[in-house]
Order: sequence, then C-alpha cells, then structure tokens
Amino acid sequence: MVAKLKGRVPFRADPWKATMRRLFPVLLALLLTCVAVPGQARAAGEVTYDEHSLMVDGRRIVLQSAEFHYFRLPSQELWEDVLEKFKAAGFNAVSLYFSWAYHSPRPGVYDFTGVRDVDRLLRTAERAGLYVIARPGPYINAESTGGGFPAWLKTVPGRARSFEAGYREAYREWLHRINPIIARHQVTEGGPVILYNAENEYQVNTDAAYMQDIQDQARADGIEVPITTNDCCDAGSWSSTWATGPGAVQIPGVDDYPQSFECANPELWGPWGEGLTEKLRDDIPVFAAEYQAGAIDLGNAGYERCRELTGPAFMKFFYKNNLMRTGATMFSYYMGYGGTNWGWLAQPNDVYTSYDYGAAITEARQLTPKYDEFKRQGLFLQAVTPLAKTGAVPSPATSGNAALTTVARANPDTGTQFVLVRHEDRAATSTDETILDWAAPDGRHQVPVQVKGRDAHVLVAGYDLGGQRLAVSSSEIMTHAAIGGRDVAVLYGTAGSPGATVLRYASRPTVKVLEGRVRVTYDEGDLRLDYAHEGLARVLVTGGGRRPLLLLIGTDETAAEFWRAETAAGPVLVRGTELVRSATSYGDTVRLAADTKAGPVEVFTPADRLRIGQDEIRVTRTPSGSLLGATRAPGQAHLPALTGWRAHAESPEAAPGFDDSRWTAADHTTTVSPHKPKTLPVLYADDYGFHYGNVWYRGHFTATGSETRVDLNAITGLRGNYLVWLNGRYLGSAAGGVQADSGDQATPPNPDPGPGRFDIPDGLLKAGAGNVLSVLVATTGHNDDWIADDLRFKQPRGLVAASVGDTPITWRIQGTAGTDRLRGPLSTGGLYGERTGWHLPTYPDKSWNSATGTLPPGVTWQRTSFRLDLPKGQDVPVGLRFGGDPSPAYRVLIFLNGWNIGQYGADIGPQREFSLPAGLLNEHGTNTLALAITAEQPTTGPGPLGLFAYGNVRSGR
Ligand code: IPT
Repeated sequence: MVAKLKGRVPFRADPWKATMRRLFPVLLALLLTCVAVPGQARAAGEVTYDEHSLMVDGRRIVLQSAEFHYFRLPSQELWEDVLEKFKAAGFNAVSLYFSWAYHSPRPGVYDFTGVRDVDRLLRTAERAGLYVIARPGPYINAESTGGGFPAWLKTVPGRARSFEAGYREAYREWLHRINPIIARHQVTEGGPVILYNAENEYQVNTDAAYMQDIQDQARADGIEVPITTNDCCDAGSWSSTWATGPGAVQIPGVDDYPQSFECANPELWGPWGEGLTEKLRDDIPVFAAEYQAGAIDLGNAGYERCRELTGPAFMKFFYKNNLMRTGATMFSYYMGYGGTNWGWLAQPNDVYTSYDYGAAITEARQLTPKYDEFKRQGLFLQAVTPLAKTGAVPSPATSGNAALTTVARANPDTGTQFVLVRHEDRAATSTDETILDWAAPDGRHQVPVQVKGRDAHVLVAGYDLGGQRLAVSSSEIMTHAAIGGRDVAVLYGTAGSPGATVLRYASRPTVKVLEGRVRVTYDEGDLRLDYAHEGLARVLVTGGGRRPLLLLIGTDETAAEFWRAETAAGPVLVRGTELVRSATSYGDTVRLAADTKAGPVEVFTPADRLRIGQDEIRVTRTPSGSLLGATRAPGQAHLPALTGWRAHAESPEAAPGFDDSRWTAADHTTTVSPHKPKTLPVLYADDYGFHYGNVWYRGHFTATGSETRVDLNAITGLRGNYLVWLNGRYLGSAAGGVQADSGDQATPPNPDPGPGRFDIPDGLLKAGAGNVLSVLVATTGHNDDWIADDLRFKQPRGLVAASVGDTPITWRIQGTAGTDRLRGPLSTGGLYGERTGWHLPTYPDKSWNSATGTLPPGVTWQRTSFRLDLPKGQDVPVGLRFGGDPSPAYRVLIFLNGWNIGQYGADIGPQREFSLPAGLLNEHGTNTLALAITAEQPTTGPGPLGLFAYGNVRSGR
C-alpha cells in the first residue's frame, strides 16, 4: 500500500514537494490506518508477510515450527539439547508457550531465574538457529494447571479471559513482565522472535476489548513483530467476523487435531476430518498454528500408543495434504517435545505426570520414527525454496489407476511445480501404482509412481536444483546442497517402489552409476534415470554443460540416515551417527557436533579430515568423493541399585495434641469465588493462599455428644482424595470432587461433588470437651478455562463443606510453607515432610528406620541416596521405574534432590517410569530420592524401585 502510493506521486522537484506538503496529513493518516488495520501486507520491523508467506528482510520463508514447553523440562542445559534436535530435523522455528503460573507464586511476585530463565531460553533458541513464536497467553491451556493461570487468580474478582476489572490488572501485570523479555529478542532486535501469539483459542468468549488490549499492551511493551492468534473449532471468529474490528490480529492461524486423542485406538484415521488448515483471509498466508503432532493420553493407553496414533503415516498423509491443498507456508506442530508435568504442573483432568505426548522426541529426549519423518519433510521445506509462494494449477493425470489422485501447485515466479500423489480414499491401505502423465515446465514426461497405503508423496518438476535443472522426478527430494563445487542431492521413495528422475543438459553428460541399479537414457537434453528405490543408489553425473551432480537415491529409511549442517565453508551432508547438531570447518578439517554410537559415518564435504567432538576419525575417500570413517561405542553407564531405604511416618497433624496455633485461621465468611460454599466458614484453600498440592485442615469443636457423623465434601481435581481423622483415629478416605459446576448449560451444577460421610465410632467423641477433626486433602491441580466460562477454572480446591451435626467448628488450614525459591511455586505442597524439608537432599535421615513393614494410613516417607558417575561426554538419560503393580491403597510423590518430579499410583495414571532429567539429577555425585507415600489403607507400599537408562550416546553437545 505504501509502496503503491509512493509510485503514484509524480517525481518533479517543486510540485512534488508542494504536493507532498498538501498530501502529508492525508498520507500520514493513511499510513497510520494501514498500521492500525490488521491484515495489510507491510513491514513490522523486518518481518513482513503477504498472502503467500512470512518474509524476513524481504526473503520468503516457509515457517516450520514445533512446540516446546520449557516449563516441562526443568533443566536449562537440556533446553539446548531439545532445540538443537528440532533444528536438525529441519525445523526453523520453535513455538513457546509461557506459563504465567510457573513464574508467579502470588500477585506482584514474578521469578525468571534458574529453570524459569526465559531470557536464557530465547538466547538458546537463537543459538540453535530457530525463530520463535512467542505465546505468552495470558491464557495458554496446554493441559497445564489453570491453563497457565496462576491459582491466585482464582481469588481475583472479574471474569477471567475478559476485559473486566480485577482480571484486567492481573493479566496486564503478567504481560508487562513477560513482554519486555520477549521484545528484546525479536527479529527486529536481531533476535529470534518472529511472531507474537495473543491469547489461545479465544473463540468462545468474544470479548473484543480484551483481545485488543492484549495486543495494545504488547505494542506498548515494544512488540513489533506480527501478532497472531490460534483459532480453533469455529475457525474464523477472530479472522473473518472480526477481521478489521477491535481484537482482530494480523495473522490469525488455526489449530487442527484431525487424529483425535484416542490413543487406545491407534488405528483410527482422521476421525476428526482431513485436517485442512483454512485460508482465513485473502491477504495472509495459511497458518497451521497448532497442527497435531501427538496426543494427550485421555484413555490412559500410554504414550507409545499416542505415538502410533500420530505416527509417520499420519504425518505423511495429513501434513503433505495440508501443504499441497492449501498452500500453507506456516506450520507449527504440537508438540515437538512434550516433557514432564513435574510438581503440580498438570491440569488434572486430562494428563498425568508425563506429557510425553507421543511426540517425535520422547520425554527422555530420544528420537523416534516420527522424528525421521519430520526430518524428511523439514529438510525438503528448507531446501526447496519455491514452496514459499505457490498457487493451485491443474494436476497431472494418474492414467490407469483411479485409486490415486493428484493435487498440483506451482510457483508463479520460477514455474516450479509440486504434485501431491495420494490415494483418493484417504482410508485406503492398498498399494497402488500409476504412470503420471506430467506436462512439466521442461516438457511432458511419464513417470511411474507408487503409493503404499496411507503414504503420500510431494513430487517436484521444473526446479533449479543448485546448478542442475530437475525436469521431473517421481522420487521425493529430501535435500540438496552445493558441496565442493558440485551438487549433492538426496532423493527418496518407498522401499521397492519404482522411480524415475529426468534432468536437463545442454549436451550428453557422463553418467556413472556408483552404486545400485539405475537405467540411464539420454534423449535431446533429457537425462532420464529409471530405478527402484532400494538401499541407496548413487549416480555421478559430470559434463553436459553443468557442474557435477552426485545423486543419492534412497528409501525412506536410508534417507533418514542423512543429516545436514551449515558451515562457514558451505553445507555438509552426513550419513550416519545418531544426530548431527552442527558442523564447523577450519583448514582441511570438518568437525561435527554429533551424537554417536558405534557405526559408520560418511561425510559429504570438500574437507580431507574429519573430527567428531574431540575424536579425530580415520577416514578414507569413497568413490562418491565423501569421507568414510567409523565412530566408537559409548562407554558403559553403570547405574547403581537403589538400596538402603529409610522410612519415617509423619502426619502428626492427625494427633489431637498437635500444635496448629501458627496455622492460618480459616474463618472467612465470604469469597470472591463464583462458587459459593455450602457450609461456612469458607474452606477453599486458594482463599487462604495455599494453591498447590496437599493441604491440611484441623477443625476444633466442643461436642454435644449426640453427633454421629462427620460430613465432608472436597474438590480436588481428578485423581485427588482426602483422608480423615477424628481425635487421632483414622476414619477413612474419600475421592475428591472433580466438577462443582461444569459451566456447561446442559450439565447442571453438581450439588455434591466430592462427598465423604464418616460414622463416628462409639466412644470416640468427648462430650462437652474439645475434639479435633484432621483432614488431609490431596489436590491435583487446577482446571483449565478452555471454554472461557471462568467457572471451571475458578472451581475451588480443598474442603467445600464440612459439618459434624450442627456443632460449630473452628478451622485452621495449612498448605505449603512458602515458595521454594529454587524450584518455584509448583514444586511443593503442604505435607508435614514438605514443610519441614524431608524432601530435601540435606535433610538428616540417619535416625530413620530401615524401610520395611506395613505403612499405616496417612503419610510415610521413604528416602535413599545413590551415587552416579556417568561417563563424561555421554548423554545417558536416566529413569526411575516402579516394579510390581501399584495398588489403589496408596499414592506416591517422588522427589529427586528436593524436586517433585511426579506422582505414581494406581489411581494416578498408567505411568510406571519417571524421567530424572540431568540438571536435577547429579550425574557425577550423590542424589537423594524421597518418596512421600500417602496410604488410604494399610499397605506395603510400592514395589522395588530401580534406575534405568533410556539411551546412551557419545554426546555432541
Ligand atoms: C489445543 C490447545 O490450544 C493446546 O493448548 C493444547 O491444549 C492442545 O489443544 C491439546 O493438547 S485445543 C484443541 C484440542 C482444540
């Protein structure tokens, strides 16, 4: 728009000035309108966009991003590992939610140190070479406690996710803390942040003033990059209806989870549709803001099933289909790495401790076949730049096989064509072949193509592949690079399927088939190669008026063995190793930062010498011109047995004589909560500043003697419970309530969410004297606010009703004893042991007895320590495995060196193995494990525990 206006002004000295003077206010107004009206293609700093793609400094990019939650990996050192793994898979961006709850224990208090150091996180992303989509909410969902809202927000008046006072001051406080950190890392400041995501799936409660204010605050805090939001479900609410009104963002995107979350049925196939990301407005690129790349484990099937549900076949079909049918150039996959709901981070209704998500990279940072598929697709998107600007064109016919269908796009500037080949019926599992009759830019060609079941291929024609001209190929391109004065290209196809590649030459080139079976023909400038995809064929083409070309034609599997890294002296391709993070070249040497086991390594490089880490690798020059060597096996990692457990029972709070005089008096008669209590005083834990984990209540009453029953009601969140003692005698336990009020018109509020009725045994009450009721409530996290109704999120935690007949009770409450500065607000709750440091490594447990025998109802701690000395320079992720079967009689909080790294139990979820991330785990020294076991019934507690390794590589970090 600005450029057009400039173009229209006639360039004549004086009249021009005069015109300008007259026009200036008009122009200024126009300019300002342009800035204020979203959806115009223009510069925001150096990040611009048009209907095709984002641009950085005018250069088009295909944004290939994956989601990462730093708050689910409490180890700053490991952020780098994960982000480098993203980069190596061909991602050029990472999408980061920022969790308000993780940083703020109470109003006005924010902590960005240690594992919460997001400044370091953004620097790490930059070092890894990734752009950042910054998503600070304020609401983030993400199956995280409160959907990212700190629990103290439940005590703040005003509807959450609206412009109402109370909430407004609170979210502005958060934004003014987080925005400046994000702002100084923007692309416009030379940093990685390329987009800013306002709110999250804010499609239900359409408070435009709120949506606009988030953006205004961001701009005021220095956010210059384009603002986006992720729409869902009723896509378009913030995009078409509100396109130019208050609240509308510049580049709305869409969330899509076509494969559902039914991990128990991994054979499902797109139950929620074909997952095509809509084009929301004519002036913006198609943006898949969250595209499914894993699943929450709703049915407790275990995350391996989620990985199957969203495995390579799903990725091939759905991702390529999306790319080709809509011309999307902005993708963010949810999740690239899931991580751990350590501490009280989980939103309890949908997830347990692990947030592995069935992602391409596991919770313990291991690469999976899904990672290979991301790498095949990601390297392609980065290498073949004409993809950043395409439009639909007529597609070649699939002569002879109606089972297959094609979709085509072309870049209008280069003419490069892209053809998607897939089954017509997306559920088909048959293998079908056809001859594509392709009227490509360089002439018409017939090439064979096969589609095996739910595979899909994106084929390329009319493409300047480095110094070559690719006329057409029925193999997919993984990547290509100019290395040492020649082009090296990696193509691939389904093992066993036929393929053909045609290249253009001025004259007949010399062709040497170095490996594999490839038929070579030449006809009027067309060099045609016919082959079956098998292993790795190698074809060297020289002469013909072009620089040399080494064509490597593999299968899905052999293509996945390749890595690509950039050096100052140009790119290198590597076949082999577990992971190539980066490469540097100096003199005649190329050095790889690679993770390795024992095996061959081949490097396509002009260098003569190879180093991997500190090792000089002995290499030979292959007929392909590459360097071939071998890597060493990693050293054995010794993991000790876990022995010497000591135990100590706690729950002194259950005893009548326990001194609770320093506890908080629970005497409020009113609450700002939209949920009103059934009995007074208000006993909601949050109202007394206790937000996470276990909370104790002690109720004192003078009995009349006629009381027969204790009636309680507690809301804990799914998987929570509570235990009750009267005058020190255990009365029993009950499950905590989940929904007090669904907020859903169709479901009436549950008047009795978590009832517990306990008969008073004869002779226990002291008539006319003081009696003490002790209640331990295990809360499990806060509901999210996905539907933006405020009510679910604000559902109380703790006791919501309590009575012993009509006898008045005075209450005291105790939860966590202050925030652990190192571990943050979500690590510790209010167990006696937590309040007195039994979970901490420094706690002196020498006087404790060795752990044997039956655990009584209540809380018992078990502790042991172990020494590790893992091999230096290796990455050995360690896990803790619970042997035997869990019983519903108990639940266990697990503390590693004082950090609450998860919860185990039959009622908690299917998880038996818990990740002990390096950083929290001392890999070269002493570690302390402390288990807080809450028994509802007498039990022997958990079975034998052991350490195990998820993997072992020499580390290239
Ligand atoms: C989408 C949320 O935006 C994201 O935070 C996360 O909760 C994800 O779902 C599921 O893991 S909401 C989408 C399911 C409609």
